[in-house]
Amino acid sequence: MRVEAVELRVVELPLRFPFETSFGREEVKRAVLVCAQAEGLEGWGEAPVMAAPLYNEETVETAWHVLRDFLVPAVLGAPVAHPREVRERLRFVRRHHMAKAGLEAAVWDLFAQRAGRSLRDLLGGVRERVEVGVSLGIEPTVPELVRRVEAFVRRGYRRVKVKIRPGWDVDVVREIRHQFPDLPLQVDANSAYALEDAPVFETLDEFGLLLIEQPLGEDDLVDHAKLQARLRTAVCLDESIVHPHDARKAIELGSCRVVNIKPARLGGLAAALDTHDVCASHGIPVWCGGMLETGIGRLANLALASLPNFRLPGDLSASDRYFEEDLIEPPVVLEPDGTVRVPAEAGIAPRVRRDRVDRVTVRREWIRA
Ligand code: OSB
Ligand code: MG
Repeated sequence: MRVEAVELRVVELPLRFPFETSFGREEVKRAVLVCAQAEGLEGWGEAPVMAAPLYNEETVETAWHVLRDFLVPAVLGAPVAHPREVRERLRFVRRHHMAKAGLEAAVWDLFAQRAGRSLRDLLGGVRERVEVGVSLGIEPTVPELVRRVEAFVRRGYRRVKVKIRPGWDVDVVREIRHQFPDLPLQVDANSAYALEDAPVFETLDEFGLLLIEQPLGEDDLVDHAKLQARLRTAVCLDESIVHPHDARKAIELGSCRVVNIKPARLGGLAAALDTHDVCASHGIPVWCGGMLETGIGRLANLALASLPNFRLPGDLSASDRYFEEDLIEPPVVLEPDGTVRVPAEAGIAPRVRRDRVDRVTVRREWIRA
């Protein structure tokens, strides 16, 4: 297959609920969408970048620049026998993983459609439904967060993750635990602490959390290992794992006992598959994280999360947790048993609602060979 043309777009969708983490607050979901054309088909991918370089170093502007000027030209017109080759072809560009993931996903979608197979099958997924949870941001007060937890538990979410940061941690978890003694609960610090804060985590260790996500610096596998050695609760790495070999090193060092896999952070689905396999070979469970993706990115993440070593519920909530109106039809819905159905249809594009994409597009450009 040869990709004949690519359309890049920046989209902006209002989030139903502002999302606050230790690094900042988002009220609008932005992304760079990639639509690749080949053989009369369209493939869609999402680079779920934010406006500011707070989660990782990328932004909407860097993704746009790197896609338009480097990544897309490297793929246009070149023969691609399998979507895994896209990663090799893009390797000459250092980092810029979210930008790469958006383009690679569009090519996976093209291949799925051409083969008449689901992305799940192409990736080697085995489940028809995946267990999902909900990730809740920092709220102005603890009672407000407790009300949000309650609302999502009532809707059927069976696992809740709450964001923590210094000053919004132990009291928050204690109160949620008090109200929901049996709720599968986990926390995410997005790198907001240092090893000197270990006593905070030793206190959190008493609340039977599923895991503690990315407590320390993204570049600090060594201190994560020291922290993990002091805790019964599993440390889970998100920001620190940007390459499959990071997972191997983190596991060897004892920096974590669980890994969060996000194709966007790792540079695409191929890197996510390799990370899944590295973790599986070491007996380390993984789960699928999210970046508040639109349905376009979410459908690909759902397909990935159907692989066997995804053994914990994903941050893969239903469309209505994020948006009044998602970019796909039908939207992602939560089943009564707290799962989400993994799409069995061939590719993502048939579900993309172009009219809605057009309405939220703030910038677009065609790139041709
Ligand atoms: O750290 O997992 C994170 C959203 C944006 C940036 C980073 C993170 C998140 C989430 C949201 O936790 C997960 C979701 O998409 O529901
Ligand atoms: Mg995280």
